[in-house]
Amino acid sequence: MRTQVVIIGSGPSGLLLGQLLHKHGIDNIIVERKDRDYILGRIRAGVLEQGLVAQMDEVGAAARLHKEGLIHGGIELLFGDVRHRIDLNAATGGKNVTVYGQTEVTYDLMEARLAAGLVTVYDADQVTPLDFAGDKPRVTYVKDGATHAIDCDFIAGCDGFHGISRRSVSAGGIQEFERVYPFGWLGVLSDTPPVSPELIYVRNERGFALCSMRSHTRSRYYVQCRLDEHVDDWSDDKFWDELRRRLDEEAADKLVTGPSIEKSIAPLRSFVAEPIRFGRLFLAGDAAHIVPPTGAKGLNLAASDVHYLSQALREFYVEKSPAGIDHYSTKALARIWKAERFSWWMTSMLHRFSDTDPFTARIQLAELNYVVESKAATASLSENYVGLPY
Ligand code: RFL
Ligand code: PHB
Repeated sequence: MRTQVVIIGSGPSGLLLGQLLHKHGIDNIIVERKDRDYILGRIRAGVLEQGLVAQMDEVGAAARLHKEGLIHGGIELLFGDVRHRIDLNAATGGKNVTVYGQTEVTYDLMEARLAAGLVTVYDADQVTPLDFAGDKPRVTYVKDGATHAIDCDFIAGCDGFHGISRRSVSAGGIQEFERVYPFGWLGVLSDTPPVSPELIYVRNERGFALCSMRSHTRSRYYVQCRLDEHVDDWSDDKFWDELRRRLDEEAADKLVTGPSIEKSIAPLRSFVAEPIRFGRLFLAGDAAHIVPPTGAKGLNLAASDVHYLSQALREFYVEKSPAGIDHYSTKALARIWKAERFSWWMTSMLHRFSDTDPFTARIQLAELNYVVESKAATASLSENYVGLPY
């Protein structure tokens, strides 16, 4: 088998890259170790920047997003028992975010891929990127007991944090920067109306909480939890009680509870690999970096990597220039580090750390007060939240 670009991983990064390359006339095959239903069962991001919405438009996969996505022009910060609205729209000269689940983005991209007749190999075992230091890279995999090989010009490693692509680079060829946070997020999805029309980010003495949503009838809530806790320790009742205790009185009274339809604990981590190009292998999305979810940046950052990478490959094939691929790593990393900084800052300001002493707690509150009182600080949070330009 032969194609121009083999994409490893059929998450949002791989699928979006596949559609953008197809639009530029570049052939691609996706090789994925799981099946379609497994991927669509993962509940993850919910907030899309305008850049990602524009990319969905560009590949013709945004019809449902425009119909069902909720446009949000603000978020609320709750601390010291008072809610403060951050008017993202006013602070950024008219920019918004769209609330639409990653599951839906993934589904829409999978449908677009099917409609375009592009090949995806699901349930591929032992996927291995090979010979990417030279100009004849290959990807091998095992499916139904048989080994297959795909010859290609380039390999895109879109296989997430635990994928094989980054691990295929020789140890000396990559530098990793990491911060692991001493807590996790326990998330619950429920078919209940959201407690408030906009997202509420909560700093509370008992720990962080977040009220988010997927639609007018489906809510997504999170509470900060310990890393040694297990989802089985958290009955639905225990979760709702804990969430209510972290909310202000009005929200606690209004909160509509119901059975959870998904419940999971996610650890929080900041991580960046440098560089993210190794000869003819490129990393994009969670394969290259992880942010804690507090800034809602993970999926959006995957989309900006994919933008730079698809442009670089278009330049290579259409304009016959290697400049784009030569600059991909530097260009993408400049934006990645800004999103890392923002996500780290939001996380530090809003969570309870085990060593949060009274001084640190007062500093967190002073920072939050500054953010809501200063026009400049509000603008800084807002321009990062809606997404820095590509
Ligand atoms: P994914 O989604 O992990 O997809 C990688 C794909 O690669 C496959 N794979 C392999 N395939 C072949 N061979 C191998 N050896 C392979 N190893 C792995 C996997 O099966 C999978 O299908 O990475 P991608 O595409 O880079 O997308 C990244 C996003 O998923 C991620 O950044 C976001 O979900 C992060 N995130 C959020 N991002 C936002 O922008 N806004 C949010 O509001 C937001 N909330 C969140 C989040 C992540 C969360 N969790 C659970 C980590 C909330 C949570 C709770
Ligand atoms: C979500 O809805 O899952 C969500 C929203 C905002 C975040 C993180 C997660 O910052």
